[in-house]
Formats: sequence, C-alpha cells, structure tokens
Amino acid sequence: ENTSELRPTHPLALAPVVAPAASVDGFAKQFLQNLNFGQGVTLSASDVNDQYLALAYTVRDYLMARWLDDRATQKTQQAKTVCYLSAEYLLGRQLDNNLLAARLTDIATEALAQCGIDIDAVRAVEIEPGLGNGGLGRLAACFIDSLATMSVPTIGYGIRYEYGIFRQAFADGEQVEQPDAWLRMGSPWDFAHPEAAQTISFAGHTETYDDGGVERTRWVPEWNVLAVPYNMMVPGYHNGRVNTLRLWRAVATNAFDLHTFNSGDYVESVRAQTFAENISKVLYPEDSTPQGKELRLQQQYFFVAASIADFIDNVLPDDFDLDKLPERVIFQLNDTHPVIGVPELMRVLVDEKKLEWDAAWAITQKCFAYTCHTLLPEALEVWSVDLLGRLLPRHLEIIYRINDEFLLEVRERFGDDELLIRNMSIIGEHPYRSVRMAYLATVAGSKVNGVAELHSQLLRDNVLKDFATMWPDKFTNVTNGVTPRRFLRLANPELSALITEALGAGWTVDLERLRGLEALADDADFRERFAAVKASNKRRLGRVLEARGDAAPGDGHMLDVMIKRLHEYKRQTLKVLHIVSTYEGIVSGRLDVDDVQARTFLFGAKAAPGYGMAKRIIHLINAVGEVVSADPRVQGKLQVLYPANYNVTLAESIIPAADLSEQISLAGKEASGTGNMKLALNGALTIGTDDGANVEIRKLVGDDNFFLFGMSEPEVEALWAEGYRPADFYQRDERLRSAIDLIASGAFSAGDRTVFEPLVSNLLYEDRFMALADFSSYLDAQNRVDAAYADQDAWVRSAILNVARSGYFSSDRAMRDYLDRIWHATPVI
Ligand code: GP0
Repeated sequence: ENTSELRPTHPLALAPVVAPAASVDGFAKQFLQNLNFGQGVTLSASDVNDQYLALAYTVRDYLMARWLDDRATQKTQQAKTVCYLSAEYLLGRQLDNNLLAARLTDIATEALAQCGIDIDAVRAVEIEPGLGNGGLGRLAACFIDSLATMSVPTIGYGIRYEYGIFRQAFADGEQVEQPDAWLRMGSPWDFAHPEAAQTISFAGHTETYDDGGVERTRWVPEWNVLAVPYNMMVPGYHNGRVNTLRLWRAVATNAFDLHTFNSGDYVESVRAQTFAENISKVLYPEDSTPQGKELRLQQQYFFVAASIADFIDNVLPDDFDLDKLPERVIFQLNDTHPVIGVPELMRVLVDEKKLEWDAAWAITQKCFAYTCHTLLPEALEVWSVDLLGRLLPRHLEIIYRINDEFLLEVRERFGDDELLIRNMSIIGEHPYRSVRMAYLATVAGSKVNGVAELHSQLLRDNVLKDFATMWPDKFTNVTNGVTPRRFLRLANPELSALITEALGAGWTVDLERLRGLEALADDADFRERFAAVKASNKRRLGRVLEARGDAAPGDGHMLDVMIKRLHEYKRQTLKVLHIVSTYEGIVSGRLDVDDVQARTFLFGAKAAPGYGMAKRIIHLINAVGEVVSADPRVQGKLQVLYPANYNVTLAESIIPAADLSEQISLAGKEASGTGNMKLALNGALTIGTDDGANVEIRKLVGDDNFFLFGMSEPEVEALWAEGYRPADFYQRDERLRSAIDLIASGAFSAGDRTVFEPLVSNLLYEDRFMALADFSSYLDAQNRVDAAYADQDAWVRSAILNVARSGYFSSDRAMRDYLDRIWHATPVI
C-alpha cells in the first residue's frame, strides 16, 4: 500500500471514510448524485436500468465505508481467515439482500418513491449472477452470507465468468440453451482491481539449478495470463460487517499483436488474447459430472493460483513467517475443483519461498480441508497425467512426490498389500494414467467432510473407506444449511412478518428460535393466518409466472414442486410416472375423479447441454404437461407447469408457495440436498426417500409430518446384489404398466412411438436409479399425501411444525460446525 507515502493536508482527506446519512433525504441525495454523475442522466430522462444502477451504486456507497474498514483490520489483525475456494457461486440477485443487510430497505423505498419511482419495478430488472450450476454453487453463496453475518474474516475466491449458467428456453418442449450475458446491462456490485492482478503461468517444462550449493527445481512456463480480481461486497445481516468475494477474470498479458494488426490480419492479431481470455469466458454447465476438458483445468488452476498468491501477497503482512501460515488461513476446497491448489501451495513454498519439502508439506496439510459433495462414482474428478503434465508440469512432479511419500506411509501401516496400494494411490492406472483429485484432497487435507450424516457415513464406508481406516479422525460430517435471510426473510416476507410478530425478530440470526412456533401449531387462529400467507404466496407466484408468460397454478390446487437440476438420480421420471398414472387412472375410470386431490405439478430444472437422457426427460415432462393441460377430462384437476430457466430468482417465488416438496432421489445418491431444507423451512411437507439430508429433516420434523417412501440405502444395495430386473416390476404392477404403456403408445408424442422409446427402454431394461422398484411405494405415499391434504387443519399444523423444526438447517449452524470441527477459527468483532 502506498497510502503511507501520501502526505495529505486537506481536512477531508484526513477524516475517516463515512457512509452517506442513513435517512430518506441522505439516500435520495446519494441516489440522484449517482444517477446524474454516475449514469449521466437526469431523473426525468432516466430509464429503469439507469435507476437500477444508480440505486445499486447508492447501496454500495453505504456499504463501502465498512468494507474499507474491515479490509484495514484484516491486514493488521492476527485472526485466521477462511478462504473459501469454489469454482461456483450461485448468488442470486444482490439488491434486496444488500438493502436488507444494511437496513436500508424502507429508506430506499421511500426515497425512490419521493423521486416518483416504484422500487419494485427497479428490482425486477436486476439480472442475477448465475455463476454456478445448482446446489454446490448455491451452498457457497449461503456460506459466505453466514460467515459475514457471524463476523468471521472470510474471502470467497472464485471465477468471474463472463457468461454464467445458460438461459434455458423450450422449443416444442425441448431445451435450448442461450448464453447468459449477465454483464450486459452493467455490473454495479463488483469492482475491478487491476493493480492487484496476478500473473498465472501454464505449460513449459521444469529444470533443476544450483542455488548456492542447493539443488532446486524451477518451472519455466510457456505462456501466461493476467488474473484481474473483481471484488464483490458480502455484507453481514445487521452487523455492519462487509466481507469480500473476490472473483478472477482472465485478461491477456499482451492485448494484441500490433505488428500483425497493422499488416491487416485482424483476426490473427487478437488470437492470443482470445485464447487467454477464454479462461474466464463461461461456466461449465455440468452438475454432478466432471468435465475432463483442458479449458476446465485451466480455469481451476487459474483461480486457485491467483487466490493463493493474492492471500500471501495482499492479505498477509509483508515478511510474514510462512511457517505460521496455518494460524492465519484455512483454504476450504469446495469439492475437487480447487484441489490443484495443493501442489500449487507446495510449489510456492518449496520453489519460490525455498522451504524444505517436509516443512512445506506440514504447512500445506494444515492449510487445506476438503468437502466432498457426491457419491456418484462418475462425478469424481480425475485428470489424465498426460494433460496435467502438459499444462502444469511442475505440479505433476509434486503430485508424484506426494503420492510416493503417501504410499510409503500406507506400506508402513498396512504392509506390502499391492492391491491396497493400487486402490489408494493418488495415481490411477485404468483406463489411463490419471490423478484422482478426491484422493489428493483426502491425503492433503486436514479434514474431509461429507454434506449430510448419511453421505458422510457412506463416504467413510465406501468411497474413501481405506483412507477412513488409515485416518479415522480426518473424517467428519457437516450437514449443509441454507441462509434464512434470503430463503425466508426475503423470499417469504409475509411468513417472516408472522413469525416476527409471534417470536420477535431474533430468529433471522438464530434460527433455532423457530421452535417457538411449535406451540402455535395448536392455535387455530395462528393456523388460519399461516394458511392465509401460503395462499397469498401462491397468488404472488401466479402473478410472477403470468408476467413471464407462463400459466399460474390452479385455483385451490395443492402445489407440488420438484425444483432441482435435471438428473436421472434425482428421478424426475418417477414424478412423471406418478403424473401419468394419475392422469391415466382418471381417464380410464380406474380412479374416481372426486377422490383425487386437485394438484399443480411444478417443475424447475436445467439439464447439462450434453446430457441426452436428461434432455429427453425434459421433453417428456413438457409433452405430458401439454396433453394433460389440454384434456377436458382432467380440467381443474391436474395441471403441469414447467417454467423455463429455473434460477435462484424464480426459486424465491416458488419455495414460499409450495405445499409439497419432492425429494425422491434413489437412496444413497443425493449427497444432501438443500432445496429440501428451503422448502421445509417455508412450510412445505416433504415426500421423500431416506436419502441425504432428508433423513435428518424427517428425524427433526417427525414421521407424522413427512411422507417417507422407497427403499433404504441397504435395501438398494441388496437389490443390486440379487440382480435388479426393472421389467419384473413393470410386469407385476398394473398401475406402473399402464403408465409406461401410455408413454410408449405415443399418447404424449402425437402418436409417434419413437420419440420416448429410448427413455422407456432405458427404464425397462436398465433403470440405473431404480425408479420402477420404488414406484409402487411412491404411489402409496402420494395417496397418503392426498388423504392428508384433505384435512386442511391437520395439514397446516404439519406445515407449521416443519417450519418450527427446521432451524437446524440454517447455514449459520453449518458455519459454526465448520468453525468448530474443521477451521478452528473464530469470529472477529
Ligand atoms: C454435487 F457433485 N452437488 C455435485 C455437483 O457436481 N454439483 C452439486 O450441486 C450437490 C449435491 O448433489 C447436493 O446433494 C448437495 O446438497 C449440494 O451439492 C451441496 O453440498 C445437492 O443438493
């Protein structure tokens, strides 16, 4: 910092930075100033986007004084900083969240009203930064919110993708992907710090050299890019704390080749720039599957190397003794995407800072911890040795040495068991030589955690069994959580007001206080008010959907929602089979239409663009929806909605309106789920399998307030072991046969039997996720749902108990668990 070299004499320059006055007048003044001098328009000439940007800059102005203050103390204080390394942050809209955190909502609303502006119209133009795919990215966003609210010094590190998760549209019921140009209308919430750019290198070779009698290795890279940081402010809720989310953008070190440009070859002149800047161009739209693409490895190394260098250069004081690094930082690895940070820190310590290998390794092991988010074997990331060695030759050498020393330790512990050695090696040999990133993370990390009790147990018992035997204490669980600020306070203002009226406002930062609602579940007056809020939220959702050109949920319908990424293991197909079966039952007369509860089935889901089967399932949902909606025989009874482009913003409208939450993955496949928590917290009842965090939700809310169905994880294993033949289930269950036959007959594809044939035969002859095996149990549970819903008083009581008993699923609690069990860091107030 060069501020110490400044010798200001002006009194304003000597005064501390202060926020604008927290009053309607102060806000209006700052807003108009930003409109006039920032956007360069007068109020009367401004359009809604100008107003949005000016409003955002105004909120930022209020937060900035605290942010500057917190940065200064971060540099001087000796506290440990949590560096959350994540390739994804699925933030959602910022404006409302930041207004709320800074207690500016009412002031801003009134100030804008006095300028003749309706703040709701301004809100609506914000494009959410979709820098994540789904649960994993949203979890990162919840965690940094909680850490700021708890005053824990934190830096979230990630990538500033120019294009986030694709925008989904439907054409004839099929998904089409469009680029998400989220930066097009301006990005008021982040600001570039080009002066803090880091140079990130790639490729080339390594060589040894004599360093005053010591042989050392150095990396001679072949090309590099600049990593330019963009800071986003992460305000805590009502505590004045502002943490940082630091996202890196790739910029070419040489903008273009002037010589080539002058010779007239414009395309060639910018080739290198295009190449370098592609690194932060777009988020990989993959969820629960790894992408073995070179560009993705470039992204991973790019952001992790920049982040580690940034922390050492810019956050730690100069001349910091790196032996003490573990006292000052924990790098939390959000899945394996940032694991290349392990050999990177080793390279920095050994090659650049010239520490001994053993000392460097001792430091590194204490500085990292690893969160695993999956059990699907196909989702465990591996990099071919060939690719890794080409892109990061020094890192591959370091990984080899880490592995050699680790395998020596294995031999010492377990003897020369070659099979065990092969199984535990960080380097896999089949089908090609590769680095197993989850193993590297496990060997290097001080702790390894799963994201729900069942998941952590299965990690210990299956996926990482040998490692758990070797280091039982390394393994722990932290059940995921969600931020109550965004997903209750902001998304559900009416329920929030009702809760605050009943319990006081403290629940927003102490969610266990919701327990106080238990007693009110037996209060008829409270139940009535709770039900009125739910009904109001449904109408609000209807207005949101209609404004987008979608249909609203049916009047008086139960709202049955399945909102999550489209994946076979999550079993949207099982949901479709239920819908088709109900439809077929009514049409064929097997079901008495009066016995069927009127329902709106609402789906929200994107499929990875390259995931053919998932896309076919999307097509099927839309096709079934179209037929069901058009059929007069089920009018007013069954409705299927599938609004395109499900994202955080839409989730915030759907979740508060939901009655029934579908959490129907095959047991043992969903690591945790977090949508399940958001829905329960907003008073939806869950129909779910014994999977992920469903297990904990059911335990907390009670069996009477949860619809359990399906095989347990051990039952799933047993059925696989005995030989699973889905066609047997089809033969045995008439309801299942009719539903599948109806799809196969072409009833949802204008008579064309080929359209869904691949889907049907996959179900009948493969069915990896056992939808057919769980079908009858699922249908029975749905019948229990119908019966329960018929008694509205009892249903509302259960809904209230779901809210009252979901306090555990606050991400504040999850953060406390990480702090206690993994990070050993504390809040700094
Ligand atoms: C897990 F492996 N998750 C992955 C992945 O690639 N993407 C992703 O979002 C999810 C899990 O499936 C989860 O169970 C979990 O709750 C979430 O990560 C956060 O831990 C889905 O909600």
